[in-house]
Amino acid sequence: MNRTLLRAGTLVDGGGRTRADLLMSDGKIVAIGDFSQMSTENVEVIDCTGLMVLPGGVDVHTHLDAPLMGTTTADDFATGTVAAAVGGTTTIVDFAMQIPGSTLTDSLQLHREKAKGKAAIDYGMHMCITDLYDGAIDELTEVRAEGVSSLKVFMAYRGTLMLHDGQLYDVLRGASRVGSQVCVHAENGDVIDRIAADLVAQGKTGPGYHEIARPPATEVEAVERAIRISRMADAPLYFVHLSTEGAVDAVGEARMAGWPVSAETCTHYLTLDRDIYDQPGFQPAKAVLTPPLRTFEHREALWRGLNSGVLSVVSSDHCPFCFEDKKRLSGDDFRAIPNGGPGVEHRMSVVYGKGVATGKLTIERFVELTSTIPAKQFGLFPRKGHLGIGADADVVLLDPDGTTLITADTQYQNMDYTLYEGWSLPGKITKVFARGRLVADKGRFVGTAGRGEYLHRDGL
Ligand code: DUC
Ligand code: ZN
Ligand code: ZN
Ligand code: ZN
Repeated sequence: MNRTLLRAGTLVDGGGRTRADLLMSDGKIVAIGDFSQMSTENVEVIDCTGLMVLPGGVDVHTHLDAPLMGTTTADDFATGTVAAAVGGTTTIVDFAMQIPGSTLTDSLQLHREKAKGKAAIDYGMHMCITDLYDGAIDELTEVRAEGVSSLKVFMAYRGTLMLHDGQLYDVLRGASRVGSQVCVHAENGDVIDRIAADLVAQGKTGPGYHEIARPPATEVEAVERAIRISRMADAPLYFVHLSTEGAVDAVGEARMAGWPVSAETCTHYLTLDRDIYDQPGFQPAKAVLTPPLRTFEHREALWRGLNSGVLSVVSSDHCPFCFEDKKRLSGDDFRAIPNGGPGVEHRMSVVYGKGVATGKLTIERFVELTSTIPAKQFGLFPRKGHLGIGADADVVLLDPDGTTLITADTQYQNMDYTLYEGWSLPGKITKVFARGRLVADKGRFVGTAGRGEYLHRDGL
């Protein structure tokens, strides 16, 4: 029997914080209370005085070993889940891409094969639908039976990933029949393609133009349209990676009307400025991710949205492409640079350091946004996402007096850069447990590849 007692820490759950002991046994949280009198024979005791004891992070937006824009993301299920674990994330929900010419179920099986024997932490999958072939909607029942109860569709990237409005409507109808959640990438792809083509025609081909081609209105318009279409389909909707004030306003209005619309934002939209696109040379390519980074006003609106409840999840959108690969593939046209950046390793530290430590978020809200609500939104609660008896013993110890230093040289992500290079942040994740086993200790991975289990998500 593997028993560990976390003694005298401050336990934080959405509901509040309490000073207590927490006992883990055989991968589960089995007791919370005052165990100062308990016999500790055959129990490993860890003194957590002065530490925050948090539920492990749940990152519901990663792209591991993913075929995208003519290449494959740099982290596979081995490196990506190790990076997640070191950063305090003990569960991911990863996007399975539909392979061109393949069915949804075949594409899903292929992605599941990629994870087998490699993942160091538990993982679920969403299914991306990029080609609505005859019979695809009927197949949603089988996808659901495989434990995949969420689907992603794109309103951008015509010709490769995009579904048109009628197809979005079809997916919403079909998903709601089988009880699946539709996640939308909301950008007006056709307008973006026109702006981008005009820029290139004027010789404006550098990586910084990626941002100019995707102004805030292209997101806001698509969010408003998707909300209307979801009402026509009478289906709930979840927006991935929102980046703009207008999108937050639109989601807020829908929620005020009582419509089942929810939304996430990502670490980088909360903490990084668009001025990286003004840097010389190829540097801006590091932030060629979609949607692009925005200005201070948008960031402030996102933080407000997290506190008002309009935004309820912070994900990483970990979609890593090495700087060298971005350069090689670009061919002097920003449109060819693979869209995405790394982040699974640093989501918890950056949101804690820039959110909780600065007073923008309470630590309870931090736990809700990075663990509890994502777990609930995607059918993982109560097994994941809180410190409750019977839950998986996925636990993070965080020292509020410690410091986290982020550098590309020391990260586990299989990347040649990080968007947070040189950042020194208040707060340090000292230990991470996944199903009761220590997987990270003082920033070092000490877990086992292949121990992560596939999470069959039944309900929403
Ligand atoms: N959307 C994502 O969710 N990730 C990377 C690229 C994109 O367009
Ligand atoms: Zn997207
Ligand atoms: Zn993504
Ligand atoms: Zn709880």
